[in-house]
Amino acid sequence: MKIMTSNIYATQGYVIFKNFFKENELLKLEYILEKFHNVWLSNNQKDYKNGLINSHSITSSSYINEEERLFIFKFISKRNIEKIVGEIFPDEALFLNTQLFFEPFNRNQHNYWHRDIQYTGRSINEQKQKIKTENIVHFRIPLRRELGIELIPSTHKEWDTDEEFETRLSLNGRKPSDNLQRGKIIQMDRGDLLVFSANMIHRGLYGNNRLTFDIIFCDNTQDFKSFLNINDCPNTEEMESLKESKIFKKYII
Ligand SMILES: O=C(O)CCC(=O)C(=O)O
Repeated sequence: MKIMTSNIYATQGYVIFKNFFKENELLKLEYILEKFHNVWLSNNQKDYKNGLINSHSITSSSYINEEERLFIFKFISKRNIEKIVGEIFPDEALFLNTQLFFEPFNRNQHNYWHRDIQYTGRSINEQKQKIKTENIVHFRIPLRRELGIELIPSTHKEWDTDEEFETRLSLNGRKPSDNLQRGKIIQMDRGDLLVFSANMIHRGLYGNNRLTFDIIFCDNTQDFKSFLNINDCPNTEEMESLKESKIFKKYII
């Protein structure tokens, strides 16, 4: 029996696709992202030295040119990516933004277990309810072999154990970087694609000079749309070149 991506994702909250991208698909993406990253680093030294481990909104950045921006939109709307988006989102999905994750400036900086939803200002009870219905998903594309992500399978829909809750919220003497019993490491190589829910308990594993591109998709709801910056999305002219794309179709005004 064929195991469906949608079933795996629904059960465990993540799916790893080994050797998903060919080298020739990654070369230009890497060139653009490294160019972006180098300018970002020189313009954001203070934040970088203060511990920032990611940048975002690559498509609306002035660090890349129009042709490079269109290349990224075409990458995001590749047929094999859109197919997975269609399989894991119960209803319509929205492209939200892009992020780039890199090494901390201080190589001894600790990582931290979290659910992205814990930073939205919602109460714990609301968070417990929202993870059951809201979907926000990272498509992680490592450009280098990396230690990967550690996550707690199934917590995209299930709430924490006491140990997990206390760890990510620094309670009862626990620290967010403490090891967790149920942690599962997903090591990644260049060419792999990791799809995982931002709602689940996870932490990045630093090392190996990582540089990893994340595309974020979420439910196409009013709540999520309030986080969308239209400049990160294709304009009418760019849409002419992206006519085949399902994911961007909804931005046509
Ligand atoms: O890679 C990391 O350092 C953390 C990743 C993460 O927290 C996220 O994608 O939400």
